[in-house]
Amino acid sequence: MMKTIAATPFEYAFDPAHTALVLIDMQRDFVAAGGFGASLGNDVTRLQAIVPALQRLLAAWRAAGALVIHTRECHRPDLSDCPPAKRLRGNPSLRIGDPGPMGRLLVAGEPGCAIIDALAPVGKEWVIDKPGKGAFYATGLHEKLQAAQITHLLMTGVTTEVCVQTTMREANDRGYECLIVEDATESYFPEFKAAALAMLTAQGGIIGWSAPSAALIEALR
Ligand code: TIU
Repeated sequence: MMKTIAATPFEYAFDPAHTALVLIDMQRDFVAAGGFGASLGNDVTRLQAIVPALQRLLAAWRAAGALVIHTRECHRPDLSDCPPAKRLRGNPSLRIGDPGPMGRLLVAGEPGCAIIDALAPVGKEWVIDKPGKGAFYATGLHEKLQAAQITHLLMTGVTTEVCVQTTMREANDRGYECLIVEDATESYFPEFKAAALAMLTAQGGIIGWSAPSAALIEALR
């Protein structure tokens, strides 16, 4: 059944049966001390502020019986899917694949790669491991979404201007109607979050829409 919510820059209409809630990279590596995000010099604690809103939205979405997709940014243990340009960039305290307090940074199967307990996948929810910032690169996600007849994507997670924005742009180019959930995404840089939301929704929704999680939860009631 179609639902319509107030959104920026104008109303957003979606059918939960053809819409997926996408949680981007809610992994220990980005939100916990000693992980990849911290290795880049970031204050990771500020990302934890979105967890309660994400839990409420996830509970409502699960109760509606609609599709949930979790992504994880990570690489194979032999790093064969990690380009040297990514691993060797800059001067982090630890590089991708190096051992840290939560295991090897951004490596599949390591404790740091896991989605945080508060948002852990359940049942038949999809978990997409991605080597890039965007969830469509080298994952087969588009084909899976097409097979599941998904046309609309609700974007959440971290970080707003890196993996979330990249994924929303990839999705928009593939024809999906995307909405980014304002209080369910966060950045290490508040000004980058604000700029990303503004640029995604400008020009009549050039990439898509934004709305608060409460509008979605209310629509599902
Ligand atoms: N560094 C940063 O802001 N983000 C990433 O490296 N990956 C994601 O956004 N998931």
